[in-house]
Amino acid sequence: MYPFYFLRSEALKKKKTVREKTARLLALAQGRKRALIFMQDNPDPDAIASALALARLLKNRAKVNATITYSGVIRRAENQAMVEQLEIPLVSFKEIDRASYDLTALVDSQPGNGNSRLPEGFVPDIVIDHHPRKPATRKAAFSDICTRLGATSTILTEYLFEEDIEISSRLATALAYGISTDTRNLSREATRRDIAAYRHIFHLANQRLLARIEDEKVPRAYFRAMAEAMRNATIYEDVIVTGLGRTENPDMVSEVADLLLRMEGIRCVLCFGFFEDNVLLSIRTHEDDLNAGKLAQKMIKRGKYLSENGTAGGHGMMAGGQVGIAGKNEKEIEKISTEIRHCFLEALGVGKRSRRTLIKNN
Ligand SMILES: [Mn+2]
Repeated sequence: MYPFYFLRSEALKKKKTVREKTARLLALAQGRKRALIFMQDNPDPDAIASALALARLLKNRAKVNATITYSGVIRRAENQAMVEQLEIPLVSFKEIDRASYDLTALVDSQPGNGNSRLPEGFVPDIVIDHHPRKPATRKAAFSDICTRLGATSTILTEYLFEEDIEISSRLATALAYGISTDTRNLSREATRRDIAAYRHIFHLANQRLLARIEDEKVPRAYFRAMAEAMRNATIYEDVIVTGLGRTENPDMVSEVADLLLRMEGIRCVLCFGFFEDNVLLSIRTHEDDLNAGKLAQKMIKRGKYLSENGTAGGHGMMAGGQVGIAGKNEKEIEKISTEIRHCFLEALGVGKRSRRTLIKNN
């Protein structure tokens, strides 16, 4: 245990740095009129809540009106429910006229990340994220990258409290959901700061609405896709690999990976699925001595096709990647799937001989 005075001085130090950061951020925003806030292509609750909080901060303290945009789709039922129930205005990037914005931001991702299709070579003025730092982020006028935090929403929650901004129950509900989903209810990579931010924001949130979002109904197609993912799952020693094939739902890739990691005796999971012109990958682990982000990068580097067409990144327990497959026929896609499987197992040092299927009799 640290003595009390240590905790106190640590808390004061943190408070000061948050104040310095918000001051720099708001100084940058002063005098601007319209901000465009980017998220990942297929934004998750952490990104959506962070964008909403940043919009609120800019509006309240710098009189800047913000538009929140993304390039992909939101298919996960809970995430759709979040956007609808909390009436979060999101605009597809296709409908955006970039020339009418004089301030740009990216939350929960960074320029050069494969998961956000930013215009070529474009670096936003503001970058706020909790993933490993990317070289291009250095070119942003303001960046706050806290790789140790479980959620970007924690950073934004701290900003709002620091600036004493009135937080509506709608915004609080979004931030609470952002923190809880990115940390699996504070069980995955949640630090003291995530827990403190969650505690502060949770009692401002509309808890009935939060429960309703978490419990959103899913269509029949969800179960069909889930059944297919389970049928395709193969166990190699203590890891599981599964492919979804073609999918309409990019969010399903991470959802399946999360689910399979619950299996007894399994230390690492890879799920991949083909969505539009990409293969999307999700890696999950709960082993402390295995870093999912590094594993994902090691895996991509191992394959010829993967290293030429793919990118990957992530944290200790969760990572993702994407590999371009535009113009590839079914046979070529089959080969790419095999490469993904091999490279993943090789990067882990797991043999292919011990394979057995998860649910089919064998
Ligand atoms: Mn996040």
